[in-house]
Amino acid sequence: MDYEIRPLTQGFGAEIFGLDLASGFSDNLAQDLVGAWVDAGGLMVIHNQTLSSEQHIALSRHFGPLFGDPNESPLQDTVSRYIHPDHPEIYRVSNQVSTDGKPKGRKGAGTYWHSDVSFRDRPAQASLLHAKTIPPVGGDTIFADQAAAYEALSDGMKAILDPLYAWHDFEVAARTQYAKPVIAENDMDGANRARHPLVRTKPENNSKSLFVNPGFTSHIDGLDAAESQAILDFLYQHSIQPQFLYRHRWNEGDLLIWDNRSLMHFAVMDYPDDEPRYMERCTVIGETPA
Ligand SMILES: O=C(O)CCC(=O)C(=O)O
Repeated sequence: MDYEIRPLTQGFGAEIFGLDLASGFSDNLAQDLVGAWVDAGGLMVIHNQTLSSEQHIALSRHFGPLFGDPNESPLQDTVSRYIHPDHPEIYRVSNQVSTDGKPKGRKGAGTYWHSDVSFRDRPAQASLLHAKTIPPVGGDTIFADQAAAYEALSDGMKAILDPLYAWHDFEVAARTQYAKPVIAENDMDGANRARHPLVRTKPENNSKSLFVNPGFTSHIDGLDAAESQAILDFLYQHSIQPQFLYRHRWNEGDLLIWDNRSLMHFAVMDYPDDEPRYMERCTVIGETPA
């Protein structure tokens, strides 16, 4: 299958035109796309796709095991009502409600800077989000390159940050971003709390990225609360400067693949409730951060 890859951002993204994955794809093509995604720096937009759930899952598995796969962990209980009824590997994001009154997906998902599932010992590597219905305007998603943000720090600051670890806890988002009745008991247990290096290294190319996010990071290990907050506040301000950002304006059919190890993202909820937005996401389980 012939396709064209164009750079999308300075250093961390590419976009692909001319692919029709719904007509079928070989293992070789899927592996080439994984390679292109790594080479691009962790963000890839594949335009004009009409993938079935099965195809979306099959493509995603080329990136690694999925949350919800048989024998793999599910996402946290809070989002279980938004998982696709027939496909536990698919998490749904939507402002729509079915005729039976059940939400078609999580409304307002990710409307804060975060890295998917960073509160697990093995957080998300790739997330593959497929836009099925989007509002005419709005509902963009913004990405922030945490490898470039790390690189831009002084050697002195890198030396301070390199040995540090931070705690990530689903409770941070649950208490600040989610309506209380949605919180399930299991969301607060140890499975949704993890300690990770504040600077992590991608095994494929040894590139280093900042790995803290306002959505889920609770504190830096071993520092008192004021010290931890001062460093985190500095990093959050530093890491979302315009030169590190890409803002994606969605088209229906876009398949976005991002690397949670080196990118934070933020879903902008600036569209009215009566303009439907429906997306499906497969989430790849990554390695233990190091
Ligand atoms: O709806 C979006 O654009 C992104 C939602 C989100 O943050 C996620 O799927 O992790």
